[in-house]
Amino acid sequence: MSSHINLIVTYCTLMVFLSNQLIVNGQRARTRQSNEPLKATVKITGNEGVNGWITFECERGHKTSTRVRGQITGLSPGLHGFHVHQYGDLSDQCTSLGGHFNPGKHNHGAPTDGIRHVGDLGNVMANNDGVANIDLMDNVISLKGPNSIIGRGLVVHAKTDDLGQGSTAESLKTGNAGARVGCGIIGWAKPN
Ligand SMILES: [Cu+2]
Ligand SMILES: [Zn+2]
Repeated sequence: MSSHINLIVTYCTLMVFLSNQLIVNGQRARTRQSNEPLKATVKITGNEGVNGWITFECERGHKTSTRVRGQITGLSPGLHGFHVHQYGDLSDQCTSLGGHFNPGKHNHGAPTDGIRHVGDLGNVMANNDGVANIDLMDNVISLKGPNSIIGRGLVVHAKTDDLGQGSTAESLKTGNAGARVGCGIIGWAKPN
């Protein structure tokens, strides 16, 4: 697992390095594209008034992480499981997104655990108005390579993800986060 993480780190770092070099070394290379971070976006919707937008950026100037930012509204106050799921298929609403994105066939865990699903982003916290403002960094998801989340599902759940600490088989699979109250498909963002 750690070698996978290192690969991703190398890739993100390489992107940053190449971008900088291209800008420094040649006018011809000074294109808009070379100066842009990788960026993806997803619109979250749900049947019970859940709505939101999330963006994912491979940060220039940050060597390890994908930054996840956005807002989800219409939630109940408190913690809600937040994961990348395997498929980008909304034919049966959020259900057809499949299970947590887990190319390594690991147990479910916390974002900070060495053993986790790639898609395990933990919980988001909704305030008393049902609004979750999200700004987190993750070292495992990626926008390129085997851990790429492009074309996969993003799900926000009704309940708190127990992060694999629930002492049941279900905890090690889903974190007991309950129903899928909002979801969407992650795609490339249009460059600014
Ligand atoms: Cu989930
Ligand atoms: Zn998981």
